[in-house]
Amino acid sequence: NIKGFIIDLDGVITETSEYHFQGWKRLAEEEGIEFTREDNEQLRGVSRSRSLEILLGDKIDDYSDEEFQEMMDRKNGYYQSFLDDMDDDDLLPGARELLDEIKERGLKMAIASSSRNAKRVLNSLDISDEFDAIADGHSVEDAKPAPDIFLHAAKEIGLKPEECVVLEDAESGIDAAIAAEMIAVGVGPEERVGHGDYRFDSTADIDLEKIL
Ligand code: B16
Ligand code: MG
Repeated sequence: NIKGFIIDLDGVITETSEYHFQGWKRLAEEEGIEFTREDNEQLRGVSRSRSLEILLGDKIDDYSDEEFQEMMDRKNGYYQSFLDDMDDDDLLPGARELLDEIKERGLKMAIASSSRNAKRVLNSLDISDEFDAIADGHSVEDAKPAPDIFLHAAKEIGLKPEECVVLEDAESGIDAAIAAEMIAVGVGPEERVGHGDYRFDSTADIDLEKIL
């Protein structure tokens, strides 16, 4: 008996991965590290600190904790400069309709994003007030693929895990939804999110009837 939807932000509601890529790429160039668009795909849904670990690889030993922190801040500054130009035109096709349909059906709705910028992004998109709860990169200690952020969001909207559907575009996000014992719905290609309970190519293709 499904009573609510827990929705990822980056990749389901809006597409910020290009902005993350530009931020990481500039940082990587400054540090003399190679970083391609393909490398960036590995960072989908992954926390900021884990992303930097992946980007640095073996070179991580060359940096102190302070330098690591400074690089995270530097990348975030680059990333945030893109957010200034964001508005409701940056909603992915089908996102507005999806939120409206969930609401019309009287179901609960929460955001569960790994991003520490999630509230700012939601404000820019002008949809902050749509949700019954917002869980972000500040809400829990252990990031996706740990189930913590989804369990936290479910608690906030007063639902049991088995009453929740998760919409996710990242491999780590589907892993987290499965670990949380929720219904896992992938948004994206088979090789990335095909291990959930349902999969749709894009947000515009999500068929609520089928899931419910
Ligand atoms: P920040 P999601 C994730 O958001 C992004 O997909 C991922 O690429 C990013 O590294 C992560 O947020 C952390 O973002 O640096 O803004 O804290 O897909 O979980 O909504
Ligand atoms: Mg995502």
